[in-house]
Amino acid sequence: PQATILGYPRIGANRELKRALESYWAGKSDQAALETAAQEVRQQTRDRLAELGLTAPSAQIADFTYYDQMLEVSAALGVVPPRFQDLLAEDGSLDLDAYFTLARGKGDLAAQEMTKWFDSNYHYLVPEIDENTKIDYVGKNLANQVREAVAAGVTPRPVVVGPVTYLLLAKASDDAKEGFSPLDRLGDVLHAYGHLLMDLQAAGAQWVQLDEPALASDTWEVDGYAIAQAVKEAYSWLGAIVERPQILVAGTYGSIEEYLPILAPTFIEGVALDLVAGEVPAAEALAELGGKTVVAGVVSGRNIWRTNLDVAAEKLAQVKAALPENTPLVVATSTSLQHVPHNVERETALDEQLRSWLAFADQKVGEVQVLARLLAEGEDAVQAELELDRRLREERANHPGVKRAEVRERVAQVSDADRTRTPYEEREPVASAKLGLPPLPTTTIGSFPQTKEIRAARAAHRAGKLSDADYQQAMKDEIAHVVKLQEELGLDVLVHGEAERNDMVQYFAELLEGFSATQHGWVQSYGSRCTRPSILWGDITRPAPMTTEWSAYAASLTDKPMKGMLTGPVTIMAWSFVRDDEEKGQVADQLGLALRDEIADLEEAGINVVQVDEPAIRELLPLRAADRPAYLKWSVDSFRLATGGASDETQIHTHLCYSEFNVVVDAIDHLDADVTSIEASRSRMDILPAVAEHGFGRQLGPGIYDIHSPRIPSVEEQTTLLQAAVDALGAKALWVNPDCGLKTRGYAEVEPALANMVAAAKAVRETL
Ligand code: THG
Ligand code: ZN
Repeated sequence: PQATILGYPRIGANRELKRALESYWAGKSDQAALETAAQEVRQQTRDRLAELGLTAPSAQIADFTYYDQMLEVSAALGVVPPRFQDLLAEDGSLDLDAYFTLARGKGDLAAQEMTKWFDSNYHYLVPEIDENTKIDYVGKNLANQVREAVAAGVTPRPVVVGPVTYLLLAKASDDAKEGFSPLDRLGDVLHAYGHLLMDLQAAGAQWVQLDEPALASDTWEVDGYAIAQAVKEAYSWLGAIVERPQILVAGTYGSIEEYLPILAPTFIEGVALDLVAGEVPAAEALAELGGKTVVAGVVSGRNIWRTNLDVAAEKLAQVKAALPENTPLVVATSTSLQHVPHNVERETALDEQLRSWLAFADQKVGEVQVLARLLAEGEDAVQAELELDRRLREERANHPGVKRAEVRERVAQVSDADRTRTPYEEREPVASAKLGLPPLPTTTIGSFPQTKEIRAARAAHRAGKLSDADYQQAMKDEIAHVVKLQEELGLDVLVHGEAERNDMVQYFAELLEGFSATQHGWVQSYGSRCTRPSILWGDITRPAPMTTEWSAYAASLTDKPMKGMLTGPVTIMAWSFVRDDEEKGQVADQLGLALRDEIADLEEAGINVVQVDEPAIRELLPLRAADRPAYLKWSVDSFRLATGGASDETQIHTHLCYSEFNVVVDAIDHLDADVTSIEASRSRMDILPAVAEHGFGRQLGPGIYDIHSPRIPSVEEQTTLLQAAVDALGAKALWVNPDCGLKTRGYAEVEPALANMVAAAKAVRETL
């Protein structure tokens, strides 16, 4: 084809697959119904892509999955952790229920770990591999998808995570020998991929796309030489297979320029380049690709902005000039479109002008074709599209909300002093005198269960069936309930529970100027779960306080300290669609100033503890080490701008969802929060020795209650974890709290678990 996409949203235009999955899991429908729904989603996708013009052979993809693209490979290869062996069928394959057990766990069988997919808000399931893992081609899902499409008249290009990325993203199972690395199993994995490729060929595929995003990242424990060797071995070996579709190796999420000299001499037929996250490779590197198909990803799969066609055309011209004659050049998206919603035309409630600047998946399918036409026939053939694009870009640049002088002025006036509080040693006694807390103070991370009743009230309010006043009252009743519960449980620093928040980012986006919300803009976060990111399109202002009324009301109900709850600048950006026309540091500082004003208002309302959550600070860390210092500068700076105006009497907390040692230590050092709470119970506190050795100057709340599991941890269990923390770090600067927010849990678990947590704190306090 001349134009293609590397993948498409899989959950269905109306989240049909989500509904079918959740209904099946709840036992409300059978497997046949789920399979029918899945087939309908695939048919819907094929019809839609054809309607949008992707009709050439291999222009469409086959990338359906019931849950996750990494799990899809595990199922194809029969790769399961040792604890799941009994789930395998005779031939080593997994049936649908076994597949879902790997994803979601069952009874005592813990699900596979879930973690972030590169620098996105998508989560994949981490394969667990050791020396004894059976690896074979046993799962025919993908070949069956190809057969289904061919029968429906479409020759698709199946999409699979490539073997090197699959193994780099895997972890050694608990049974693995010391020093084992999943990459040690490359030979077996290649053997299985070989059989997969043969089956795809038999099913009628002319091309297969092997995604290798790991090659665009510097995140691996394996050294660069070993990765280069693995790439060489993988593609020499797969390239040498005779009966297979043509192989397209897709380097997504960044540049894979350093691997082009390794891929060039192999027999693979195509290479896809991400020219949005990565630069156009040097002409010499491109020249070596002569004879292969080069797929130029010039339309972003990551954002929702119209492509700047002039910039894309310039990149295409550069690539074309560097490629030898007779080297086919195809226009494509930079990554799968799984990170963007379906169709902006459905967003009829959006401001019309803003909508005209946007491109969701379906619009991007149009863009790759316009650019393909430009490449084939010259600029004249697409003059109208180019002119429209230039006009819209100019309108966007001149829109009064996009650049607001007063906001720019305020950011320009920010000094280092604004980002600097009184030294911790001096302010800490002031805040602790004010708070008067016991040793090992207890608190929670902020949210309490979002009950059916809360959701129903919000839905009724949104639908106009519940008045503003009645909605406010319902939320206040919920807050009163949460405050009373915490007093009864004996917690020391209370929270209001966040009943009024749909999502910790969306809530703030709806109250700040510069954001717009979508109606149908769902994107998959993991499995059946989706988020609806807001669009951050303009300069940020805060027309009114956002949280003070709720927090002040909660504070009025108790004599205990009430913690105000805010979401930090980086996390707001990570979980929104951020403007592409401005430096990230500028956007982060604008958000930092809005939060700084909110903290001042909270202080005014008598709130002396404020938590600024940054769970996504790790997620946005650039994949390339060279880009990290700049990121760490602006991200940390924005947090310090948000919190730097707090008085010495105010205690600033932060919460991170990752327990990696470096992230925690860097955060404690640089964010300058007084208290940092982190996830620790799942890892049984194993980062503590490293934190102790590094030395930590401020206060730490390593979670002792794992909220990701419905299990209720006992007093003994939590006491053991807390004692381990006290042994490692001493009691002086430790807090006692769960791992994370409680909003996804039910009260039946939360009440006893928190009671046990408080009992554990009391037990350990007595030993001090
Ligand atoms: N908010 C946002 N992104 C996130 C999180 C969040 N990313 C990471 C982390 N938390 C885990 N992700 C999710 C994403 C979605 C859901 C739960 C955890 C979820 N979504 C509902 C669903 O799909 O049914 C829809 C929620 C809604 O109605 O708004 O449960 O906290 N932005
Ligand atoms: Zn968390």
